[in-house]
Amino acid sequence: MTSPLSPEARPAWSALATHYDMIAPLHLRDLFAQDPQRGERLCLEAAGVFLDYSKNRVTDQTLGLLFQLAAQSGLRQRIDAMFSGERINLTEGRPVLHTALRAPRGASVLVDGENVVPQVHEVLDRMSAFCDQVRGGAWKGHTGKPIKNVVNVGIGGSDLGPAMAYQALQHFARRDMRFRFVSNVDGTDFAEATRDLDPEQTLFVIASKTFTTLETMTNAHTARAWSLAGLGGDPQSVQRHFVALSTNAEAVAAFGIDTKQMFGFWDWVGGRYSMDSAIGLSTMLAVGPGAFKDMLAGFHEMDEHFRTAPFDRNLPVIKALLSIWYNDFFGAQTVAVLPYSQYLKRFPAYLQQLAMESNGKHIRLDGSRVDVDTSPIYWGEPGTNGQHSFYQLIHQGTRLIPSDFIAFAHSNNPLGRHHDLLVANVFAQAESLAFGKTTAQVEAEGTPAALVPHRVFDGNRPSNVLMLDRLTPKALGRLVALYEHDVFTQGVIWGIDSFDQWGVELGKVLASRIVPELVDESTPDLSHDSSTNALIRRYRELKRAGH
Ligand code: G6Q
Repeated sequence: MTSPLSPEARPAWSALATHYDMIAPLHLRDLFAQDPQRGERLCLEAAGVFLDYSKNRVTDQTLGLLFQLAAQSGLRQRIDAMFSGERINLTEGRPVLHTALRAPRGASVLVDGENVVPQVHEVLDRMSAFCDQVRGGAWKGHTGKPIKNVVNVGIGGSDLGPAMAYQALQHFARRDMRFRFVSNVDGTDFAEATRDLDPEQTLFVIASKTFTTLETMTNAHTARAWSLAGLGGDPQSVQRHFVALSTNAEAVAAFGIDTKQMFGFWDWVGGRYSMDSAIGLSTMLAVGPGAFKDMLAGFHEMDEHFRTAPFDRNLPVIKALLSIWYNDFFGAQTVAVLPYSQYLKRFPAYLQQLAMESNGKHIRLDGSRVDVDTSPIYWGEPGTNGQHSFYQLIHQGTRLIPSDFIAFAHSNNPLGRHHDLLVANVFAQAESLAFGKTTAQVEAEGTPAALVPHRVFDGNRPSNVLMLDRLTPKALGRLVALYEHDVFTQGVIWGIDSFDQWGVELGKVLASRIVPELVDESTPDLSHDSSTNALIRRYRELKRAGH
Protein backbone atom coordinates (compact mmCIF):
# COMPACT_ATOMS: atom_id res chain seq x y z
CA MET A 1 0.00 0.00 0.00
CA THR A 2 1.28 3.46 -0.85
CA SER A 3 2.22 5.51 2.20
CA PRO A 4 0.26 8.76 2.57
CA LEU A 5 3.67 10.44 2.78
CA SER A 6 4.63 9.28 -0.68
CA PRO A 7 4.87 12.22 -3.07
CA GLU A 8 3.44 9.85 -5.67
CA ALA A 9 0.22 9.76 -3.66
CA ARG A 10 -0.37 13.44 -4.41
CA PRO A 11 -2.49 14.37 -7.43
CA ALA A 12 -0.05 17.15 -8.37
CA TRP A 13 2.79 14.61 -8.61
CA SER A 14 0.98 12.55 -11.26
CA ALA A 15 -0.03 15.75 -13.03
CA LEU A 16 3.62 16.83 -13.05
CA ALA A 17 4.69 13.46 -14.44
CA THR A 18 2.30 13.90 -17.37
CA HIS A 19 3.20 17.56 -17.74
CA TYR A 20 6.89 16.64 -17.91
CA ASP A 21 6.32 14.92 -21.27
CA MET A 22 5.11 18.22 -22.63
CA ILE A 23 7.89 20.33 -21.12
CA ALA A 24 10.88 18.06 -21.79
CA PRO A 25 11.08 18.81 -25.53
CA LEU A 26 10.62 22.57 -25.07
CA HIS A 27 13.70 24.75 -25.32
CA LEU A 28 14.38 27.76 -23.12
CA ARG A 29 14.93 29.68 -26.37
CA ASP A 30 11.27 29.09 -27.26
CA LEU A 31 10.00 29.82 -23.78
CA PHE A 32 11.79 33.17 -23.86
CA ALA A 33 10.68 33.91 -27.42
CA GLN A 34 7.04 33.24 -26.53
CA ASP A 35 7.10 35.53 -23.53
CA PRO A 36 9.27 38.62 -23.94
CA GLN A 37 8.66 39.57 -20.28
CA ARG A 38 9.77 36.19 -18.94
CA GLY A 39 13.09 37.46 -17.59
CA GLU A 40 11.34 40.17 -15.62
CA ARG A 41 8.38 38.08 -14.59
CA LEU A 42 10.02 34.96 -13.24
CA CYS A 43 12.05 36.60 -10.57
CA LEU A 44 11.54 37.55 -6.98
CA GLU A 45 13.18 39.76 -4.42
CA ALA A 46 12.70 39.19 -0.71
CA ALA A 47 14.74 39.56 2.46
CA GLY A 48 17.54 41.22 0.51
CA VAL A 49 17.95 38.36 -1.96
CA PHE A 50 17.04 38.63 -5.63
CA LEU A 51 16.34 35.37 -7.46
CA ASP A 52 16.05 35.16 -11.22
CA TYR A 53 14.49 31.77 -11.93
CA SER A 54 13.41 32.51 -15.47
CA LYS A 55 16.12 30.27 -16.97
CA ASN A 56 14.42 27.15 -15.64
CA ARG A 57 12.59 24.66 -17.81
CA VAL A 58 9.18 25.60 -16.53
CA THR A 59 6.00 27.28 -17.70
CA ASP A 60 3.40 28.98 -15.53
CA GLN A 61 1.55 25.67 -15.57
CA THR A 62 4.61 23.84 -14.22
CA LEU A 63 4.97 26.35 -11.43
CA GLY A 64 1.27 26.09 -10.62
CA LEU A 65 1.54 22.32 -10.33
CA LEU A 66 4.64 22.58 -8.17
CA PHE A 67 2.86 24.96 -5.80
CA GLN A 68 -0.04 22.52 -5.66
CA LEU A 69 2.42 19.78 -4.80
CA ALA A 70 3.74 21.87 -1.92
CA ALA A 71 0.22 22.48 -0.63
CA GLN A 72 -0.78 18.83 -1.01
CA SER A 73 2.37 17.80 0.87
CA GLY A 74 1.22 19.81 3.89
CA LEU A 75 4.13 22.25 3.62
CA ARG A 76 2.24 25.05 5.37
CA GLN A 77 1.48 22.86 8.39
CA ARG A 78 5.04 21.56 8.49
CA ILE A 79 6.49 25.08 8.42
CA ASP A 80 4.19 26.07 11.28
CA ALA A 81 5.11 22.89 13.16
CA MET A 82 8.83 23.60 12.83
CA PHE A 83 8.62 27.26 13.89
CA SER A 84 6.33 26.49 16.81
CA GLY A 85 8.65 23.89 18.33
CA GLU A 86 6.76 20.68 17.56
CA ARG A 87 8.90 17.56 17.70
CA ILE A 88 9.23 17.25 13.95
CA ASN A 89 12.55 15.41 14.22
CA LEU A 90 10.60 12.23 14.87
CA THR A 91 13.37 9.65 14.99
CA GLU A 92 15.21 11.61 17.66
CA GLY A 93 12.03 12.93 19.30
CA ARG A 94 13.23 16.53 19.14
CA PRO A 95 11.91 19.91 18.10
CA VAL A 96 13.85 21.63 15.30
CA LEU A 97 14.40 25.19 16.34
CA HIS A 98 17.45 26.71 14.71
CA THR A 99 15.05 29.56 13.88
CA ALA A 100 14.81 30.32 17.64
CA LEU A 101 18.58 30.97 17.65
CA ARG A 102 17.97 34.13 15.68
CA ALA A 103 14.65 35.16 17.19
CA PRO A 104 14.86 38.71 18.51
CA ARG A 105 15.01 39.34 22.23
CA GLY A 106 11.45 39.48 23.45
CA ALA A 107 10.11 36.89 21.01
CA SER A 108 8.55 33.73 22.34
CA VAL A 109 9.18 30.18 21.16
CA LEU A 110 7.88 27.48 23.46
CA VAL A 111 9.44 24.08 24.04
CA ASP A 112 7.41 22.02 26.51
CA GLY A 113 5.70 25.21 27.65
CA GLU A 114 8.96 27.07 28.27
CA ASN A 115 10.04 30.10 26.24
CA VAL A 116 13.55 29.32 24.95
CA VAL A 117 14.32 32.76 23.54
CA PRO A 118 15.58 34.22 26.87
CA GLN A 119 18.05 31.28 27.15
CA VAL A 120 19.26 31.94 23.62
CA HIS A 121 19.93 35.58 24.44
CA GLU A 122 21.52 34.76 27.74
CA VAL A 123 24.11 32.65 25.90
CA LEU A 124 24.54 35.31 23.22
CA ASP A 125 25.17 37.90 25.92
CA ARG A 126 27.77 35.71 27.59
CA MET A 127 29.42 35.04 24.23
CA SER A 128 29.46 38.77 23.48
CA ALA A 129 31.02 39.64 26.84
CA PHE A 130 33.66 36.94 26.37
CA CYS A 131 34.45 38.05 22.81
CA ASP A 132 34.77 41.67 23.90
CA GLN A 133 37.24 40.61 26.59
CA VAL A 134 39.34 38.53 24.20
CA ARG A 135 39.22 41.04 21.36
CA GLY A 136 39.92 43.94 23.69
CA GLY A 137 42.90 42.22 25.29
CA ALA A 138 41.35 42.07 28.77
CA TRP A 139 41.31 38.27 28.62
CA LYS A 140 44.87 37.25 29.25
CA GLY A 141 46.56 33.93 28.68
CA HIS A 142 48.21 32.05 31.55
CA THR A 143 51.41 34.08 31.24
CA GLY A 144 49.61 37.40 31.03
CA LYS A 145 49.73 37.91 27.28
CA PRO A 146 46.62 38.71 25.23
CA ILE A 147 45.10 36.10 22.91
CA LYS A 148 46.09 36.44 19.26
CA ASN A 149 45.27 32.99 17.92
CA VAL A 150 41.96 31.13 18.03
CA VAL A 151 41.82 27.46 17.08
CA ASN A 152 38.34 25.96 16.64
CA VAL A 153 38.44 22.22 17.23
CA GLY A 154 35.30 20.49 15.95
CA ILE A 155 34.05 18.39 13.06
CA GLY A 156 30.97 18.19 10.80
CA GLY A 157 28.40 20.70 11.93
CA SER A 158 30.79 21.94 14.60
CA ASP A 159 33.39 22.83 11.96
CA LEU A 160 31.89 23.40 8.52
CA GLY A 161 29.61 26.30 9.48
CA PRO A 162 32.22 28.19 11.53
CA ALA A 163 34.96 27.53 8.96
CA MET A 164 32.70 28.67 6.10
CA ALA A 165 31.52 31.75 8.01
CA TYR A 166 35.06 32.80 8.95
CA GLN A 167 36.13 32.52 5.32
CA ALA A 168 33.00 34.31 4.11
CA LEU A 169 33.33 37.17 6.58
CA GLN A 170 37.09 37.56 6.54
CA HIS A 171 36.66 41.09 5.27
CA PHE A 172 35.01 41.97 8.57
CA ALA A 173 37.39 39.94 10.75
CA ARG A 174 40.17 41.08 13.04
CA ARG A 175 43.27 41.03 10.91
CA ASP A 176 45.65 41.06 13.87
CA MET A 177 44.30 37.73 15.08
CA ARG A 178 44.68 34.34 13.48
CA PHE A 179 41.82 31.86 13.17
CA ARG A 180 42.39 28.20 12.45
CA PHE A 181 40.04 25.23 12.18
CA VAL A 182 41.07 21.71 13.13
CA SER A 183 38.64 18.93 12.28
CA ASN A 184 40.36 15.87 10.85
CA VAL A 185 41.63 13.15 13.17
CA ASP A 186 44.63 13.00 10.83
CA GLY A 187 47.31 14.49 13.09
CA THR A 188 48.45 16.58 10.15
CA ASP A 189 45.46 18.86 10.58
CA PHE A 190 46.42 19.74 14.15
CA ALA A 191 50.15 19.87 13.45
CA GLU A 192 49.84 22.24 10.50
CA ALA A 193 47.25 24.45 12.20
CA THR A 194 49.42 25.02 15.25
CA ARG A 195 53.00 24.78 14.02
CA ASP A 196 53.55 28.55 13.91
CA LEU A 197 51.39 29.48 16.92
CA ASP A 198 52.60 30.66 20.30
CA PRO A 199 50.85 28.65 23.05
CA GLU A 200 50.96 31.70 25.33
CA GLN A 201 48.64 33.56 22.95
CA THR A 202 46.48 30.69 21.71
CA LEU A 203 42.88 29.99 22.71
CA PHE A 204 41.32 26.63 21.83
CA VAL A 205 37.59 26.59 21.23
CA ILE A 206 36.42 23.00 21.63
CA ALA A 207 33.19 22.78 19.65
CA SER A 208 31.19 19.60 20.13
CA LYS A 209 27.49 19.27 20.76
CA THR A 210 27.93 15.86 22.37
CA PHE A 211 31.52 16.30 23.58
CA THR A 212 32.07 12.64 22.78
CA THR A 213 33.00 12.74 19.08
CA LEU A 214 36.15 10.69 18.53
CA GLU A 215 37.90 13.12 16.19
CA THR A 216 37.17 16.21 18.25
CA MET A 217 38.04 14.60 21.56
CA THR A 218 41.30 13.26 20.13
CA ASN A 219 42.22 16.69 18.78
CA ALA A 220 41.11 18.36 22.02
CA HIS A 221 43.38 16.12 24.11
CA THR A 222 46.25 16.77 21.73
CA ALA A 223 45.53 20.51 22.00
CA ARG A 224 45.58 20.33 25.78
CA ALA A 225 48.92 18.49 25.75
CA TRP A 226 50.35 21.01 23.25
CA SER A 227 49.12 23.93 25.31
CA LEU A 228 50.36 22.50 28.63
CA ALA A 229 53.74 21.70 27.12
CA GLY A 230 54.06 25.27 25.90
CA LEU A 231 52.94 26.80 29.18
CA GLY A 232 55.06 24.92 31.68
CA GLY A 233 52.57 22.18 32.48
CA ASP A 234 50.41 24.05 35.02
CA PRO A 235 46.90 22.48 34.78
CA GLN A 236 45.43 25.85 35.82
CA SER A 237 46.49 27.23 32.44
CA VAL A 238 43.68 25.23 30.78
CA GLN A 239 41.17 27.71 32.21
CA ARG A 240 42.79 30.60 30.31
CA HIS A 241 43.33 28.76 27.03
CA PHE A 242 40.28 26.52 26.55
CA VAL A 243 36.58 27.17 26.18
CA ALA A 244 33.89 24.67 25.26
CA LEU A 245 30.82 24.93 23.06
CA SER A 246 28.55 22.06 23.94
CA THR A 247 25.26 20.71 25.25
CA ASN A 248 27.09 18.25 27.54
CA ALA A 249 28.25 20.07 30.69
CA GLU A 250 29.29 16.85 32.43
CA ALA A 251 31.69 15.82 29.67
CA VAL A 252 33.08 19.35 29.44
CA ALA A 253 33.85 19.32 33.17
CA ALA A 254 35.35 15.84 32.90
CA PHE A 255 37.69 17.11 30.20
CA GLY A 256 38.90 19.78 32.62
CA ILE A 257 37.22 22.90 31.28
CA ASP A 258 35.37 24.88 33.94
CA THR A 259 31.70 24.99 32.93
CA LYS A 260 31.81 28.75 33.54
CA GLN A 261 33.78 28.69 30.30
CA MET A 262 31.24 26.64 28.45
CA PHE A 263 28.75 28.22 26.06
CA GLY A 264 25.74 26.00 25.80
CA PHE A 265 23.08 25.18 23.29
CA TRP A 266 20.25 22.69 23.17
CA ASP A 267 19.29 19.37 21.65
CA TRP A 268 16.79 21.16 19.40
CA VAL A 269 19.73 22.59 17.42
CA GLY A 270 21.02 20.12 14.83
CA GLY A 271 24.79 20.13 14.23
CA ARG A 272 24.49 21.29 10.62
CA TYR A 273 22.07 24.01 11.71
CA SER A 274 24.25 25.29 14.55
CA MET A 275 26.58 27.94 13.08
CA ASP A 276 24.41 30.66 14.63
CA SER A 277 24.39 29.05 18.09
CA ALA A 278 27.30 28.99 20.55
CA ILE A 279 29.06 26.95 17.84
CA GLY A 280 29.54 30.34 16.15
CA LEU A 281 31.86 31.59 18.92
CA SER A 282 34.88 31.60 16.60
CA THR A 283 32.86 33.65 14.09
CA MET A 284 31.96 36.11 16.83
CA LEU A 285 35.56 36.30 18.00
CA ALA A 286 36.58 37.11 14.43
CA VAL A 287 33.94 39.65 13.45
CA GLY A 288 32.77 40.90 16.84
CA PRO A 289 29.40 40.67 18.58
CA GLY A 290 27.81 43.48 16.55
CA ALA A 291 28.52 41.86 13.19
CA PHE A 292 27.47 38.45 14.55
CA LYS A 293 24.13 39.95 15.56
CA ASP A 294 23.78 41.45 12.07
CA MET A 295 24.26 37.95 10.71
CA LEU A 296 21.51 36.66 13.03
CA ALA A 297 19.25 39.49 11.85
CA GLY A 298 19.83 38.36 8.26
CA PHE A 299 18.88 34.79 9.18
CA HIS A 300 15.76 36.05 10.94
CA GLU A 301 14.65 38.14 7.97
CA MET A 302 14.77 35.08 5.75
CA ASP A 303 13.02 32.99 8.43
CA GLU A 304 10.17 35.46 8.55
CA HIS A 305 9.94 35.57 4.78
CA PHE A 306 9.82 31.78 4.58
CA ARG A 307 7.29 31.51 7.41
CA THR A 308 4.87 34.11 6.08
CA ALA A 309 5.15 34.50 2.30
CA PRO A 310 2.71 32.68 0.05
CA PHE A 311 4.41 29.81 -1.76
CA ASP A 312 4.42 31.55 -5.13
CA ARG A 313 6.31 34.50 -3.58
CA ASN A 314 8.52 32.44 -1.33
CA LEU A 315 12.22 32.18 -2.21
CA PRO A 316 13.11 28.95 -0.39
CA VAL A 317 9.90 27.28 -1.58
CA ILE A 318 10.45 28.22 -5.21
CA LYS A 319 14.08 27.08 -5.12
CA ALA A 320 13.14 23.80 -3.47
CA LEU A 321 10.35 23.01 -5.91
CA LEU A 322 12.63 23.67 -8.87
CA SER A 323 15.15 21.24 -7.37
CA ILE A 324 12.43 18.63 -7.00
CA TRP A 325 11.38 19.21 -10.62
CA TYR A 326 14.85 18.40 -11.95
CA ASN A 327 15.70 15.72 -9.41
CA ASP A 328 12.53 13.69 -9.66
CA PHE A 329 11.18 14.37 -13.13
CA PHE A 330 14.25 15.11 -15.27
CA GLY A 331 16.38 12.61 -13.35
CA ALA A 332 19.11 15.18 -12.67
CA GLN A 333 21.42 13.79 -10.03
CA THR A 334 23.35 16.81 -8.92
CA VAL A 335 23.14 20.53 -8.29
CA ALA A 336 26.12 22.78 -8.96
CA VAL A 337 26.54 25.66 -6.51
CA LEU A 338 28.66 28.35 -8.06
CA PRO A 339 29.36 31.34 -5.85
CA TYR A 340 31.04 34.21 -7.66
CA SER A 341 32.84 35.31 -4.53
CA GLN A 342 36.19 34.06 -3.37
CA TYR A 343 35.00 34.60 0.19
CA LEU A 344 32.39 31.88 -0.38
CA LYS A 345 35.04 29.30 -1.17
CA ARG A 346 33.79 26.94 1.55
CA PHE A 347 30.11 27.52 0.86
CA PRO A 348 29.64 24.48 -1.43
CA ALA A 349 31.25 22.22 1.19
CA TYR A 350 29.01 23.69 3.86
CA LEU A 351 25.98 23.17 1.66
CA GLN A 352 26.97 19.58 0.95
CA GLN A 353 26.52 18.75 4.59
CA LEU A 354 23.39 20.85 4.99
CA ALA A 355 21.62 19.27 2.04
CA MET A 356 23.02 15.77 1.80
CA GLU A 357 23.08 14.97 5.52
CA SER A 358 19.54 16.34 5.81
CA ASN A 359 17.94 14.72 2.80
CA GLY A 360 20.20 11.79 1.91
CA LYS A 361 17.59 9.35 3.23
CA HIS A 362 15.62 6.46 1.81
CA ILE A 363 13.11 5.98 4.62
CA ARG A 364 10.16 8.26 5.19
CA LEU A 365 8.89 9.63 8.50
CA ASP A 366 6.42 6.75 8.79
CA GLY A 367 9.13 4.11 8.28
CA SER A 368 8.17 3.31 4.71
CA ARG A 369 10.78 3.20 1.96
CA VAL A 370 10.86 6.13 -0.45
CA ASP A 371 9.81 5.44 -4.00
CA VAL A 372 11.33 8.52 -5.62
CA ASP A 373 14.83 9.97 -5.59
CA THR A 374 15.73 12.13 -2.60
CA SER A 375 18.64 14.53 -2.15
CA PRO A 376 20.64 15.42 -5.21
CA ILE A 377 24.41 15.64 -4.84
CA TYR A 378 25.53 19.20 -4.20
CA TRP A 379 28.93 20.30 -5.39
CA GLY A 380 30.70 23.36 -6.68
CA GLU A 381 33.57 25.79 -6.62
CA PRO A 382 33.75 29.52 -6.75
CA GLY A 383 33.52 31.14 -10.16
CA THR A 384 35.38 31.98 -12.24
CA ASN A 385 37.81 29.17 -11.31
CA GLY A 386 35.24 26.46 -12.01
CA GLN A 387 34.77 27.86 -15.51
CA HIS A 388 38.29 26.76 -16.36
CA SER A 389 37.64 23.21 -15.31
CA PHE A 390 34.32 21.38 -14.85
CA TYR A 391 32.01 23.88 -16.58
CA GLN A 392 32.86 22.00 -19.79
CA LEU A 393 30.66 19.16 -18.57
CA ILE A 394 27.85 21.50 -17.55
CA HIS A 395 27.85 23.06 -21.03
CA GLN A 396 28.46 20.07 -23.27
CA GLY A 397 28.35 16.91 -21.18
CA THR A 398 25.59 14.34 -21.34
CA ARG A 399 24.10 15.08 -17.93
CA LEU A 400 21.71 17.75 -16.84
CA ILE A 401 23.26 19.84 -14.06
CA PRO A 402 20.92 22.50 -12.68
CA SER A 403 23.14 25.29 -11.38
CA ASP A 404 22.86 28.01 -8.77
CA PHE A 405 24.91 31.10 -9.55
CA ILE A 406 25.45 33.37 -6.55
CA ALA A 407 26.54 36.94 -7.25
CA PHE A 408 26.94 40.22 -5.40
CA ALA A 409 26.30 43.69 -6.80
CA HIS A 410 29.21 45.17 -4.86
CA SER A 411 32.62 43.80 -4.05
CA ASN A 412 34.24 44.10 -0.65
CA ASN A 413 37.49 44.58 -2.54
CA PRO A 414 36.75 46.92 -5.44
CA LEU A 415 39.88 46.67 -7.54
CA GLY A 416 39.81 48.26 -10.97
CA ARG A 417 37.51 46.32 -13.30
CA HIS A 418 37.69 43.03 -11.39
CA HIS A 419 34.14 43.05 -10.13
CA ASP A 420 32.54 43.94 -13.46
CA LEU A 421 34.52 41.14 -15.06
CA LEU A 422 33.46 38.72 -12.35
CA VAL A 423 29.76 39.56 -12.65
CA ALA A 424 29.90 39.60 -16.46
CA ASN A 425 30.99 35.97 -16.22
CA VAL A 426 27.94 35.05 -14.12
CA PHE A 427 25.52 36.54 -16.61
CA ALA A 428 27.38 35.14 -19.60
CA GLN A 429 27.50 31.63 -18.18
CA ALA A 430 23.82 31.56 -17.26
CA GLU A 431 22.91 32.97 -20.67
CA SER A 432 25.05 30.51 -22.55
CA LEU A 433 23.79 27.52 -20.56
CA ALA A 434 20.21 28.48 -21.31
CA PHE A 435 20.46 29.52 -24.93
CA GLY A 436 23.51 27.66 -26.20
CA LYS A 437 24.81 28.16 -29.70
CA THR A 438 23.08 26.65 -32.71
CA THR A 439 24.62 24.95 -35.73
CA ALA A 440 23.60 27.91 -37.87
CA GLN A 441 25.38 30.32 -35.51
CA VAL A 442 28.53 28.21 -35.46
CA GLU A 443 28.52 27.88 -39.27
CA ALA A 444 27.98 31.60 -39.66
CA GLU A 445 31.23 32.15 -37.79
CA GLY A 446 33.04 30.35 -40.62
CA THR A 447 33.84 27.28 -38.52
CA PRO A 448 35.27 24.38 -40.59
CA ALA A 449 32.52 21.79 -41.18
CA ALA A 450 34.31 19.05 -39.23
CA LEU A 451 34.45 21.24 -36.14
CA VAL A 452 30.87 22.47 -36.23
CA PRO A 453 29.31 19.71 -34.08
CA HIS A 454 32.06 20.17 -31.49
CA ARG A 455 31.34 23.85 -31.19
CA VAL A 456 27.58 23.63 -30.96
CA PHE A 457 26.06 24.17 -27.54
CA ASP A 458 22.62 22.67 -27.10
CA GLY A 459 21.69 25.06 -24.32
CA ASN A 460 18.47 24.38 -22.41
CA ARG A 461 20.55 23.89 -19.28
CA PRO A 462 18.74 25.44 -16.35
CA SER A 463 20.10 27.79 -13.74
CA ASN A 464 19.11 30.16 -10.97
CA VAL A 465 20.86 33.46 -10.49
CA LEU A 466 20.88 34.71 -6.92
CA MET A 467 21.99 38.27 -6.47
CA LEU A 468 22.65 40.06 -3.20
CA ASP A 469 23.90 43.55 -2.58
CA ARG A 470 27.24 42.86 -0.88
CA LEU A 471 28.66 39.99 1.10
CA THR A 472 28.08 41.31 4.62
CA PRO A 473 27.29 39.38 7.82
CA LYS A 474 23.61 40.10 7.24
CA ALA A 475 23.76 38.87 3.65
CA LEU A 476 25.47 35.66 4.76
CA GLY A 477 22.68 35.04 7.28
CA ARG A 478 20.05 35.57 4.60
CA LEU A 479 21.81 33.27 2.16
CA VAL A 480 22.36 30.42 4.63
CA ALA A 481 18.77 30.61 5.89
CA LEU A 482 17.53 30.53 2.30
CA TYR A 483 19.32 27.22 1.71
CA GLU A 484 18.31 25.83 5.11
CA HIS A 485 14.65 26.34 4.29
CA ASP A 486 15.12 25.17 0.70
CA VAL A 487 16.51 21.89 2.08
CA PHE A 488 13.68 21.60 4.63
CA THR A 489 11.04 22.16 1.94
CA GLN A 490 12.51 19.42 -0.24
CA GLY A 491 12.48 17.07 2.74
CA VAL A 492 8.80 17.83 3.36
CA ILE A 493 7.91 16.98 -0.24
CA TRP A 494 9.73 13.64 0.08
CA GLY A 495 8.15 12.98 3.48
CA ILE A 496 11.49 12.35 5.20
CA ASP A 497 13.08 13.43 8.49
CA SER A 498 15.59 16.07 7.39
CA PHE A 499 16.97 16.43 10.90
CA ASP A 500 18.37 13.04 11.86
CA GLN A 501 21.63 11.52 10.57
CA TRP A 502 21.81 7.81 11.31
CA GLY A 503 24.37 7.29 8.58
CA VAL A 504 26.75 9.69 10.32
CA GLU A 505 26.06 8.10 13.71
CA LEU A 506 27.02 4.73 12.25
CA GLY A 507 30.40 6.10 11.19
CA LYS A 508 30.98 7.26 14.75
CA VAL A 509 30.86 3.70 16.13
CA LEU A 510 32.33 1.70 13.25
CA ALA A 511 35.94 2.80 13.59
CA SER A 512 36.02 2.38 17.36
CA ARG A 513 35.57 -1.37 16.89
CA ILE A 514 38.68 -1.62 14.73
CA VAL A 515 40.98 0.69 16.71
CA PRO A 516 41.95 -1.97 19.32
CA GLU A 517 42.70 -4.40 16.51
CA LEU A 518 45.26 -1.98 15.10
CA VAL A 519 46.98 -1.19 18.39
CA ASP A 520 46.82 -4.48 20.36
CA GLU A 521 50.29 -5.85 21.08
CA SER A 522 49.08 -9.43 20.88
CA THR A 523 47.73 -10.69 17.58
CA PRO A 524 43.99 -10.04 17.67
CA ASP A 525 41.37 -12.54 16.64
CA LEU A 526 39.91 -10.96 13.53
CA SER A 527 36.34 -11.74 12.63
CA HIS A 528 35.56 -9.29 9.85
CA ASP A 529 35.19 -10.23 6.19
CA SER A 530 38.33 -11.47 4.45
CA SER A 531 39.08 -8.10 2.88
CA THR A 532 38.91 -6.14 6.14
CA ASN A 533 40.88 -8.83 7.98
CA ALA A 534 43.63 -8.72 5.34
CA LEU A 535 43.82 -4.94 5.40
CA ILE A 536 44.14 -4.93 9.18
CA ARG A 537 46.92 -7.55 9.04
CA ARG A 538 48.78 -5.64 6.33
CA TYR A 539 48.61 -2.39 8.29
CA ARG A 540 49.88 -4.13 11.44
CA GLU A 541 52.77 -5.65 9.50
CA LEU A 542 53.76 -2.34 7.90
CA LYS A 543 53.50 -0.63 11.23
CA ARG A 544 55.72 -3.23 12.86
CA ALA A 545 58.24 -2.96 10.02
CA GLY A 546 58.42 0.76 10.94
CA HIS A 547 59.05 2.47 7.60
C1 G6Q B 1 25.43 17.40 11.98
C2 G6Q B 1 25.91 16.08 12.30
C3 G6Q B 1 27.40 15.95 12.46
C4 G6Q B 1 27.92 16.55 13.77
C5 G6Q B 1 29.34 16.08 13.97
C6 G6Q B 1 29.97 16.63 15.22
O1 G6Q B 1 24.26 17.68 11.77
O2 G6Q B 1 25.22 15.52 13.34
O3 G6Q B 1 28.10 16.53 11.39
O4 G6Q B 1 27.84 17.93 13.75
O5 G6Q B 1 29.38 14.69 13.97
O6 G6Q B 1 29.23 16.27 16.35
P1 G6Q B 1 29.53 16.94 17.73
O7 G6Q B 1 29.25 18.41 17.63
O8 G6Q B 1 28.63 16.26 18.73
O9 G6Q B 1 30.98 16.71 18.03
